[in-house]
Amino acid sequence: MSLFRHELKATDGAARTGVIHTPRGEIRTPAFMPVGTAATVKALYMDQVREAGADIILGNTYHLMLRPGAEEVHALGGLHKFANWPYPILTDSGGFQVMSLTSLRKMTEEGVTFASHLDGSRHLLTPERSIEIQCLLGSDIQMQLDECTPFPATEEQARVSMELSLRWAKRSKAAFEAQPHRKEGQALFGIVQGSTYSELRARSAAGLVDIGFNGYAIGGLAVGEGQPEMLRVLDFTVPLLPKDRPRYLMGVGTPDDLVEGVRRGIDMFDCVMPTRNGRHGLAFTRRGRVNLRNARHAKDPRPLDAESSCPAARDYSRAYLHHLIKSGEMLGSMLVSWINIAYYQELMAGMRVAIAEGEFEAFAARFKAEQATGDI
Ligand code: PRF
Repeated sequence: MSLFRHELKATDGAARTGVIHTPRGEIRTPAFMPVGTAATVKALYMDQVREAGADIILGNTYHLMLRPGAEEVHALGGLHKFANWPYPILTDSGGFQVMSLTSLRKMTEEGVTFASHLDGSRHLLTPERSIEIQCLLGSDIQMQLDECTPFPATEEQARVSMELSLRWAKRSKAAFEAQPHRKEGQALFGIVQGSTYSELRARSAAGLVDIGFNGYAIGGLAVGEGQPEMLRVLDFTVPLLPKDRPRYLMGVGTPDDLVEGVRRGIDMFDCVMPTRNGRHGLAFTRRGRVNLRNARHAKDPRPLDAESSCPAARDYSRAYLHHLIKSGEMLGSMLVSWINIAYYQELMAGMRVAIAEGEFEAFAARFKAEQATGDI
């Protein structure tokens, strides 16, 4: 049997729960992958990330190729050993980060040329080099190089961009199969593009399925179109993807986005939101968002959520968290990031159980009602 295998356990409407088996362990789906861009989930120890319930984290080709370098990580035993995370890692291919982080860049058929945001040095990232880097890092799930079409885009712009991503998908697959550093059980995912156009999404999905990938991601969303439009695109895109392969919605999202994505059949998510917002004092809780910078917390002795699985949400007062964040103390960033990652994992675990029990709609309704009660 294949070392990388997606086992579906139950469905409830379009929502699914299952397990992705990999040589480095199981990924329970639907899964949220904490973002570990620079070989660290910012402000958290790997033990906390694991303890919170994460089965897999995300790493970034773009950041790691620039610092410390892919060959350097490889020489140190690979990304898992380097970061002390022995469980599955998915790496993004780099194109999206080039577009969001660099100013001087040029997209050609060959790949993307850019100036490093660290020191201005020039680099060329091709589909082949991206796969080589991801293999040197040793990631378990690798992503094809793609172009995330900016929003808004005319249908013509979106078509040209999607077709480039499709040609890069083919080159990525060929490079992956030819990679000397590749190990059995490593997986490659294709990325559906096509902006908000159903016909383009359909052609993208069909082209990728034709090439054949271990899983399929939906890219080009959560780029400014807003949630209703994103969900409309998911409504016609998810049914185009093979039922027996993982489906990954890239760079999404808020807790509500996760519930709506799972409702439509998404299995995997990643987002900087819980960690980035956590560092700035914005907590995600069962009862919605709490901005700990707000003065109303200054004298509040209550914990953020006494029923949370996370010690940081139970054992510290809101007044203390407010004080740490206001003072710019590192511990404030650490505690709120921990609370957020734990909440995201708790939410995914709740959805997995609800789907298995055929109670997903009731779970979603309760989730929305609880979020709406606000910070009480
Ligand atoms: N492509 C890749 N990574 C991504 C995206 C994409 O479209 C997005 C869009 N939300 C986030 N991360 N390769």
